[in-house]
Amino acid sequence: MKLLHIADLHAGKTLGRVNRNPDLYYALRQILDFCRDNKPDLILIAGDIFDKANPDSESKEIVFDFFLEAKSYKAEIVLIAGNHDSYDFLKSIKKLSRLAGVHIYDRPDKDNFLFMKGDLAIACLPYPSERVLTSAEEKSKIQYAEKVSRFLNYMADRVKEKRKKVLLTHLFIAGSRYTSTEREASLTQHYAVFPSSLPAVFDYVALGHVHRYQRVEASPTYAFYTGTLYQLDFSEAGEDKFFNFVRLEEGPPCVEAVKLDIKNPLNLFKLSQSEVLRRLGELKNTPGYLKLIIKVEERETLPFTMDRLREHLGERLVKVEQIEHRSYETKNLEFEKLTPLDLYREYHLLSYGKELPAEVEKTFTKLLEKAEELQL
Ligand SMILES: [Mn+2]
Repeated sequence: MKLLHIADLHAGKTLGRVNRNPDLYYALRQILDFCRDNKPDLILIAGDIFDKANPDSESKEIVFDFFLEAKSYKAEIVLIAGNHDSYDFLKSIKKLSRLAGVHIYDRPDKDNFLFMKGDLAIACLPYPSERVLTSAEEKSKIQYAEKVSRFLNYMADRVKEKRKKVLLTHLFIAGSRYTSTEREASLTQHYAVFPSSLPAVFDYVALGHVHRYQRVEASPTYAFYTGTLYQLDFSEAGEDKFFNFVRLEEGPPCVEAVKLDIKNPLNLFKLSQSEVLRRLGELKNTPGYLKLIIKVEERETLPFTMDRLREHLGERLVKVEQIEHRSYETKNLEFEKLTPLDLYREYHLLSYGKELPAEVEKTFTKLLEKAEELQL
């Protein structure tokens, strides 16, 4: 049995004003060409198909066309919801997608999690939002990780007699290396699941949620995040992108990471104001999209610098951040070591390019004291 594991398509993603669907399309094109040549039996999509709960028409067209072309190469698709997907939207396209050989698991469901193909069992756990797990469980006080772990064991127990077993899920596994693009709140330790919770009974675990390609080394089985299919935002600048081609045979699975070509690489430059102008030619010749962090030397001439940049880089200049000379050196401070006031000062400097005004600082300190009193 040959499987293709992908995740985190984020169809409909924008970066500033830039539409990233051409980047997604370019990646999906490579995946379809791979399907044509290598004939996988199944494509597993581990969540975050769409970037928004209500996807726009263009994004739907790209995804649905992908479904149909995959079907023409005899690859069935098993797909689960990620935290960016709407459970209800995926439910609304579930029956129609079945006609295209796409099997959608829109929300965690103890009675409907199993997909069978020949002697291969695929246990599907879409992103378990706390809300859903709480209603599915009697004792709502148990920690999230424990609830997820129980769900995983429940599924493992039901498939253990099958010859080959795969788990398809969208979760944050504690200790995974992530970038800043996975939605912050779901990455706090509260929502983390321990790698040891992934049941050893599964031959392969197809994960989605973390955007960087990696094997979860601490898991008792072969568990992989394949990450995004293109560099989603500047925190992923310079990263290579992959999908997994997995052959389930006798013994351990054969896992091959297939590298994707990137249509528009993201580039991050930290330069001083004078360097920006000196290196304009180099910036102009850098392919893809650019983000500049400019160390401001002369505020008066900054509009001129910005005009030159826009003139030469146009739409490819997606983001500009200005920082004052002083904060340039302190930018990489370990944020945990800063007091709330220092953090707020840093935030203000980065966001507005100037020092925190005295009266705002006063108000902030007052509110902070109040909050500490109330132990918020
Ligand atoms: Mn994602």
